[in-house]
Amino acid sequence: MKVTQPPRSAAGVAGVARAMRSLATDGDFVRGSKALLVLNQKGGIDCMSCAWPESDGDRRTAEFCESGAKAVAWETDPRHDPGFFSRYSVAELLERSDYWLGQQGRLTQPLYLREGGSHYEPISWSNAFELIGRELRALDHPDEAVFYTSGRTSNEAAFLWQLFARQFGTNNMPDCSNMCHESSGTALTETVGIGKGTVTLEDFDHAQVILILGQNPGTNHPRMMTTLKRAKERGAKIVVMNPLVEPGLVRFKDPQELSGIFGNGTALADYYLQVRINGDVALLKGIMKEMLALGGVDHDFIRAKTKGWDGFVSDLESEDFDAIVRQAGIARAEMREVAKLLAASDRIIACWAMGLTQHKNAVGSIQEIVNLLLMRGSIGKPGAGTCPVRGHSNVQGDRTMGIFERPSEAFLNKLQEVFHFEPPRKHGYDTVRAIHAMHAGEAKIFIALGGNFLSATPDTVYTAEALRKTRMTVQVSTKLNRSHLVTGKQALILPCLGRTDTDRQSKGLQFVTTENSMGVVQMSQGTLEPVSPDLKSEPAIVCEIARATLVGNSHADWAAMRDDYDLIRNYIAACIPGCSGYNAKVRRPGGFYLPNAPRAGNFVGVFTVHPLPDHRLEADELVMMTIRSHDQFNTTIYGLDDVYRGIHQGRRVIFMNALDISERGLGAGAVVDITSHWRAAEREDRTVDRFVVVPFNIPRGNCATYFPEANPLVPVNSVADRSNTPTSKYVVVVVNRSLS
Ligand SMILES: Nc1nc2c(c(=O)[nH]1)N[C@H]1C(S)=C(S)[C@@H](COP(=O)(O)OP(=O)(O)OC[C@H]3O[C@@H](n4cnc5c(=O)[nH]c(N)nc54)[C@H](O)[C@@H]3O)O[C@H]1N2
Ligand SMILES: Nc1nc2c(c(=O)[nH]1)N[C@H]1C(S)=C(S)[C@@H](COP(=O)(O)OP(=O)(O)OC[C@H]3O[C@@H](n4cnc5c(=O)[nH]c(N)nc54)[C@H](O)[C@@H]3O)O[C@H]1N2
Ligand SMILES: [Mo]
Repeated sequence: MKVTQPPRSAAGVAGVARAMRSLATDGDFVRGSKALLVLNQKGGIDCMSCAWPESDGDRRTAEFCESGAKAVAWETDPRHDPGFFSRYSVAELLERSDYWLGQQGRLTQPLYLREGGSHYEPISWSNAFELIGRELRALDHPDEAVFYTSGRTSNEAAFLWQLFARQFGTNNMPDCSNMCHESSGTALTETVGIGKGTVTLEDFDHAQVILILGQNPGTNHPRMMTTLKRAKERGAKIVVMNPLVEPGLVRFKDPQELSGIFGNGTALADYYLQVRINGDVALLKGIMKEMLALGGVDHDFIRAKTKGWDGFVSDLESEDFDAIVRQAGIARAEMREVAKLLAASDRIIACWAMGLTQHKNAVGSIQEIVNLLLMRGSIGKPGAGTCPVRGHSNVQGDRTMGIFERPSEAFLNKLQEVFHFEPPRKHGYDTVRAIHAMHAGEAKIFIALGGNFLSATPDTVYTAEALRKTRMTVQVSTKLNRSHLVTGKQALILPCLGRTDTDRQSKGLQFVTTENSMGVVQMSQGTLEPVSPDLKSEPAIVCEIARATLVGNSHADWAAMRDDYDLIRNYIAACIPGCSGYNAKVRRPGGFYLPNAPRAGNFVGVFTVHPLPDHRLEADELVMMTIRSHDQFNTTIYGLDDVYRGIHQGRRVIFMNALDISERGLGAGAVVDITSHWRAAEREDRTVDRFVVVPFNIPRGNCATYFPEANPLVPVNSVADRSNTPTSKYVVVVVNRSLS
């Protein structure tokens, strides 16, 4: 492993070169290039790398980024060699790294691990479906099954999936959103009445100030950088709040322009507030206190459109500034400067991601952002509003389609009316509750539509125990991952088509639809010949599981929906608010916007009050956040570099402040074990070993590691209040020199 100085800017020609290299080395260059040409083009493939929207106008120039190219390279990888699964036992595969597992090519045939078996063996599709149906029907109660969804799943597959689970009789539908933007949904529903953001891409052309909190778009949403650059060049101010100085937010070179290749790029952040981990409530309160003092308050808006102002103000006035400064780690003078800027602006957009959502008080932190926007009347008008930046490319659409463990009564009534069955009313398990239920033996079958449940969830050792206690685990996947190797008594892998693949059913070529981070629904159609004739699409797999399980006890015509996705879309139109005329509207170039009442100004904004969180630690403890490197997509490891943080060929690193390192008698390159301390009834300790210390520009008392390597340290019971999201950005740890 090698550590170098982080660069001063992000992207530029180096980003494009890296993208092309990954296509040339990891994927099939010809196939991959063909997919790239239509990535994010109207009528083309919706990029699976993030949920940032494409421009609404004409899209003839390339609309992909380094991350998109890596995702395509990964998906267009050649097939597994046929002897692979007889050569490697499950135990042997478990010894391999996540990186290696992902490099073994596309899965090409259904596989079965029988009880007591050591190797996966081929199984026919019909036997696989038969087995799933038999096992599900043998359960004592439908609530003993868990149906997980990852956010790459299309609207069509997601709609069928939730319909099937409910016809089977359960709302046990955990999804990746439970670990991601659940806190945003909860916070926004309570304060503005919709669990999604309110802005459109066009709003960035009108904003005066753009706030970016707890997000690293240079790596995770590179296409957002072009939007920010344009806003900046037009005169918008950008304020960043982040414990790390992320080069992508400091300076950006647009790889799609000549100046981005040869020039110095565009300076982005006007203010970079290097807040301490979870110091956001303190920082926002400090800024709002100063705004109040400056008289930067839109009283007309507050009177007409909000409630809770008086309580909000009296709480703000009672906060002690010294405590605020201590917790935020930002000087009052700096807060005042930002307050001046905000007090003079009434078109403010606030963007945020995992740095805010994965904390115990995440819902409160996000509601402080809403408070700030409401103070300036900055919701429900052009150039202003909330922008939770979604991760998975269709995670927002999956929720719109009903993937939710706590569905509304109205939605269930609709399903009942359209499909003539009695839907389960009891709320189901979210991700954390599903882990506990499996661990307690109450959930016995686990089926995942995509994702990598074992590695994405907290507390890896406990989650592994939970999965191993089940009767059966089933994974619908494109490529091999660790969740295929930590299984129930028996296990199935069902290989599916990816976004880039053509989807041919008996009624002809099919397409699917997705919803981006700003509520635009549009079609996505793959263009590549699948690597194996034995792959099935996700909608087809869900239909077959439903047919094999419900055997006639369903008014939905699963076979017809499998053959012609227009029929699925007709049901979506009938059941999902805002989707009438769905089949016609998704065929329009660029798709259509789902309704969003606050965007149009129809809402009552609620001011809320949140105390500063309690950050007391023991003397030797640090707060650790688990973050993404530049070479990964969640649990998929594309490579071992994190170029913007100067890490080469390594992932088991811990970024620490130089003073915290020397105080512990350690030095750069020291190898340490990390133990997390979780104080529930008793103290619980969890340890991972052999991480390399990297001195870094990070606030004192804070440190960072990569997800998923550090997930064993995240306690399953350490969750956000109300949204139940694991606190992956706030883990209390100690580090000790490794003895091994
Ligand atoms: N290439 C690539 N693209 C991706 C993904 C990927 O893995 N790779 N994942 C996708 C998914 S599912 C998602 S959800 C998004 C994730 O996108 P991000 O949220 O950008 O991802 P993280 O790496 O988790 O980054 C969190 C950022 O928050 C900061 N942070 C951590 N704690 C705090 C805090 O307490 N306060 C503040 N203010 N900041 C904090 C970190 O320093 C870091 O910059 O990206 C999506 N896009
Ligand atoms: N410590 C820590 N933990 C975290 C986070 C964190 O920041 N820190 N972030 C959380 C977040 S934001 C999220 S969203 C979750 C992600 O959780 P998941 O969505 O469960 O995980 P992914 O790594 O995105 O899933 C990757 C797998 O999906 C499968 N796959 C890829 N494409 C397709 C497809 O088209 N169809 C199907 N059926 N399968 C496909 C492949 O087999 C691949 O191995 O992780 C969460 N976990
Ligand atoms: Mo996510």
